[in-house]
Parts: sequence; C-alpha cells; structure tokens
Amino acid sequence: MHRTFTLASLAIAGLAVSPFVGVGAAVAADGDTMANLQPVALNGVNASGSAMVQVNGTRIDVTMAASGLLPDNPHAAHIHFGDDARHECPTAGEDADGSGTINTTEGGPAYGPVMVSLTTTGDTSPDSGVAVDRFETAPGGELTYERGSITVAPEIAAAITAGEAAVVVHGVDHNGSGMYDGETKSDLDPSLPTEATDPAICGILSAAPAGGADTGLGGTASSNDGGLIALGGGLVLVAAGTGAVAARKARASA
Ligand SMILES: [Cu+2]
Repeated sequence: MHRTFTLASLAIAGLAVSPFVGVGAAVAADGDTMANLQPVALNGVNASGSAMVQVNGTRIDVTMAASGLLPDNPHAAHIHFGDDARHECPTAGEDADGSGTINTTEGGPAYGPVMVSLTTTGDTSPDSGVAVDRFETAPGGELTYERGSITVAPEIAAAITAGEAAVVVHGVDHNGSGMYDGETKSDLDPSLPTEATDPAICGILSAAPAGGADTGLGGTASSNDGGLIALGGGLVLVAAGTGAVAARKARASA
C-alpha cells in the first residue's frame, strides 16, 4: 500500500508540473516479467515450466507453459501476492501441520493469498480461485496457457514489476493414483480433495532479461511459441512448446 501511495503521489505531482512527468511515472511500473516454475517442496511433483507476465499499467498479459503435471486434470493457477508475505515459494519448513505435504494455506507466508486467478475464460478475481472448470487441464501433463488483457489492481501490477508476486500452479498426485483423490479435503474448498488444490509448481515473477519484449512474446497467439521456448531456455520447455503449438492449433480451429 505504501508503494501505491507513493506512485500516485508522484503521478499527481508530475501532472502539476508537466503531463509528461506524470506519464513517465506511470510507465515506470510497466515491464515484462518471467517466473521459472519449479516443484513445490514435499509435494512429489516432477514438473517445471515458465510463466511470462507483461505489465502495462493495470493490464497484464500472461503466458505459461509447463510439463510433467498430473495429466488431464484441471490445474488451478494464480498470481499470489501479499504485503506481508516473503515473496518466495514455499519450502519444506512451511509444513505447519506436519502432514508431510504443503497445502495452499501453508504456502501463504511465502507467497501470500491469491490475487489473480489465471482462468481460461470469465472472471479472473480471487473469487475464481478454485473454479476448476475454467482452468487448463494439462493434456498429457503439458500445460499451456495464454490470456491477455487481464485487469489487476494497481498494487498488484506494482508488486509484479517489483519482483514480489508468485505464479503458482496447483494440482498434485500425492498417492500416485493418476487422479485427484484421497481422504484429505482441500483447505480451499472442502468439496475437493487436497490433491486438487495443493501447490505443484511455483516461481517468483521478476524482470525479464533485456530483449525479452523482442522475442515474440506479444499479446497475440500466433507469435508466442518461439519466444517462450527461447526465454525458457530449457529442454523441458522445448518439449512443452511442441505440445503448445498443437494445442493452440487445436484450439484455434475449434
Ligand atoms: Cu494459487
């Protein structure tokens, strides 16, 4: 909140002197950010991926790719942030109840609450955090996601560009059954097993490498695959990218 207040004050002060100063203050919060998504401790996940979030004012454009997730099941995905959080991904030490796994709530001190729900359609607010019918399902374990023009609160846009927000993809398979099941209920929605909402992979968004905006990761669907692969720089992502092309073509022709 303090940051928001400061930015607003700068913008107002700038406008009083010159409109161009005001514009400069607003642009300073824009930027391209990336997160390297890695397995959350204790949750038995062998997945990884990458997320890109482009910030323009209070608009964000989001692209994600990941491999190795539980196939063909909805994977809730969010941008998390909390003023009081550590702006990190959870470690084994977050297992507050000693269950041997990390649920979403236990990760809170590290990454904060849900701020943006990365749904495929409709609402993107925290209200849609467990809207399991509107998240990607990771066909064959490969998740691809792309959504532009998501409007976020100014403090969330600022947190993303400041390197304080986390991308978290949920949905694990503790018992190896190939589906979301088990006795333990979700801490987010008791109608779901905890496997459906426990955090799988996580990464902190931080400023993309210089030139990130020139690699094709724009807001359009047709030009993004090459950029994501190049930025990710990982063999896993190359494999995921191949799937992404097929998935996107399938969607485009649907
Ligand atoms: Cu989340």
